[in-house]
Amino acid sequence: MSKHTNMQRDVLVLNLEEQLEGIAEEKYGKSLKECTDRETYFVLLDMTTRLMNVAEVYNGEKKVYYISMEFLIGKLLSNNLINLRVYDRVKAILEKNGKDLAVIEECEPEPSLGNGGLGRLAACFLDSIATLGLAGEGIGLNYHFGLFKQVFKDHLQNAEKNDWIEEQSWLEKTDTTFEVSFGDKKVVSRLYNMDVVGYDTGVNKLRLFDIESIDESLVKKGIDFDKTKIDKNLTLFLYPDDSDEAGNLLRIYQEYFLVSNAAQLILREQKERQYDLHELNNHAVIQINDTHPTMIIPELIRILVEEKAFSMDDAIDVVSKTCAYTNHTILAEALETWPLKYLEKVVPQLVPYIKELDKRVRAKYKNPKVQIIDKDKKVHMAFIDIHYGFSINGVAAIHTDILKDSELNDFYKIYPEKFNNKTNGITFRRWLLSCNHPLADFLSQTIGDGFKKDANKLEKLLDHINDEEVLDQLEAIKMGKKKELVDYLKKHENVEVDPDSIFDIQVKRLHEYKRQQMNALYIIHKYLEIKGGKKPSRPLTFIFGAKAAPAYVIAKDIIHLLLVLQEIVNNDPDVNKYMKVIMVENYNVSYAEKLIPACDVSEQISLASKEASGTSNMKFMLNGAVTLGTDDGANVEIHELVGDDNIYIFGVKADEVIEHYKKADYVSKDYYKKSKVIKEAVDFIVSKECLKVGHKENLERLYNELLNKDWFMTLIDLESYIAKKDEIFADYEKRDKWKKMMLTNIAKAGYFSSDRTIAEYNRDIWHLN
Ligand code: CR1
Repeated sequence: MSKHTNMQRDVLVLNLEEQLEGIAEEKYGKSLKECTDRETYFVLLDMTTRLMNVAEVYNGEKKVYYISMEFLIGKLLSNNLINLRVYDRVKAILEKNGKDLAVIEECEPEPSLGNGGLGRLAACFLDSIATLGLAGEGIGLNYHFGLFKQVFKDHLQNAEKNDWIEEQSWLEKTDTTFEVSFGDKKVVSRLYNMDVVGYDTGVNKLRLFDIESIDESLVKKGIDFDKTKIDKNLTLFLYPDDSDEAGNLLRIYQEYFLVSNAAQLILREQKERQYDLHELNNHAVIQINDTHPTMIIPELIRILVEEKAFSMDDAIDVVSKTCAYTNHTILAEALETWPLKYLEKVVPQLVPYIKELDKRVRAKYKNPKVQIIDKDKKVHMAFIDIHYGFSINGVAAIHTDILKDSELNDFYKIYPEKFNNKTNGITFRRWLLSCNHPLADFLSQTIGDGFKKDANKLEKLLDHINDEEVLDQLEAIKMGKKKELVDYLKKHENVEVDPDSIFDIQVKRLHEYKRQQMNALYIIHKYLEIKGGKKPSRPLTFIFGAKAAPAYVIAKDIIHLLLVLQEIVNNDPDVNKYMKVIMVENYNVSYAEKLIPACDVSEQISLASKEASGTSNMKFMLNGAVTLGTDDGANVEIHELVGDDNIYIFGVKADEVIEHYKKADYVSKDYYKKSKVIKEAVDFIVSKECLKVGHKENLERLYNELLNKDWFMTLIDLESYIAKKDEIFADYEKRDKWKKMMLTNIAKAGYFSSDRTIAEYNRDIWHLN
């Protein structure tokens, strides 16, 4: 940090209270004490912004641009205060004035600029890039209504807009505007900046582009709007319903809008710093977050050729040395392939370049499976990244192995040197220091502060594995967090939960491969057992949080089933003393911050091979939950770190699953017929009890899906899941063993700090100094 900014910061921090009073007076003509909670929030926002304005701005010879359609940043107040190292001071000043910072935090609206893990990862990465003192920025879009807000009506998911942008917010409007041309129209963009402050370091920027001509009034009811008016709707929503052609086209418009702005921003910066564009790769590295921003490659090549007098060879060469790609999934649906005719409509200027890239591949490789444009005239976006980027990484060890050995094996054979693994991570600032103050404070007292900057220091906790006082403290902290959650659930979901029950939590996007339906079948099984007189030794609380893509019918049916089960179980006097089911409404980052610290059992039950990494598994572990999971994604690495005794692994392995798909020999009905337990649970979906509460159409569709298709093999693992889950619940009673498992999980979580992940990206891919 430079001396100058350092001093300014010190002055501000020293006079924090005067500053806050000054801002309150200036803004509202009141003292801090007299401000309402909302006013206090805005006072704090101003104060925080001032502090960030005097923090060091990173400027290196080389910079990373993390381009992503999603940045699921969550609320920022508390996190920024923590990273600026003033959280405790501010909290104390507020207390003196009769205010509770936790209450003030609730006044902040949560932006929903991401779907799930991929977007949240991008946010964690920005935090770590800044914390490690690297020059880097995020480039994304400023969606006005973000991802939809989930509302339950009649046991069904409804989607509404999330109107999160307020007059005063963390967004800073800049003077930067660019022109973006599509085939048939032009729009003018506007850049908004958000400061990303590192932990005890300087700031970077998140750049969010918007259009000037946006028209929010286009959205009348729910999330429906006229999808054809690009100049008015372009940045209204994230991931609009893509089940029809207009939705697909809009998505491509958004993607090109993102990359066109990114390219202009990056090239402008190179010019300002008088860098030679032939050396672009020495000054910029572009990390392409999944295939969504892939068009940055042909777009940069196009600009260099058409506007900077590059030869095609030179342009392709330097862009290829600048761009790196991260793959986040092997699900076919998420590996974008756009019909060439869509691209011809939206971005005709790129099509000749995409064809040129395709032609060069075709000339070199005969294998039809590596061609960019396939025989059906579809453009495989990932293949552009792989052929014309210098690095491709998966997000957990097993995921990268699957990419190399099966999904992308044809490419791995051509470019073995490009493939590398970067196991995901999470920022401990948000997922420990901010969401679990009691645990963070206790850890500081017990093992010192070092873990805050070097997460591996958490291992010191293992020295206390036989220290009963420490174990009891961990248990007490967990209980405190469970009680907080109980109060919150009472208020927000109107359900009573027993804090002494076991909190079993599955929170993540709703998808069949994540198998929330398998968890639902366990709940049915338990319900029937209790009805039959077999009671669990301790009450069980099953908590879910998940949004389903509005066009994903079966996912919405699974939500329906969960809500129906919630109604049946919680209202059945024979059962509700022993178990409860809660599907929380509108699960988002803020909700995660309340649920995760209170969790006992972390559900990570995806069909092996399908969850690229998962990141909630890491957050849960860090907060002292024990994982119940399959050998999938980062669970595999958690398993290796904590050992067999501190995790509960079940189910078929990834290679077995891959074999089943290859041979197409999985028949769900065979499992149904063979097992009484499975049959009973599945049949219950269409039982009198369920049909009385729920809708025949949804329940029957789900029932038929499980019986006749079950593409993600729910039934293959159901019995071993039931057995493992019963085992983990029984072990919960062995309190000494359980507390040691909690401690071990926390102690071993250091590896999953996104600081480690980012250090690896930098070491192997970015090479910033
Ligand atoms: C994966 O499903 C992973 C995150 C972040 C998701 C999840 O397992 O943890 O990415 N992928 O890497 C995704 O959203 C579109 O793909």
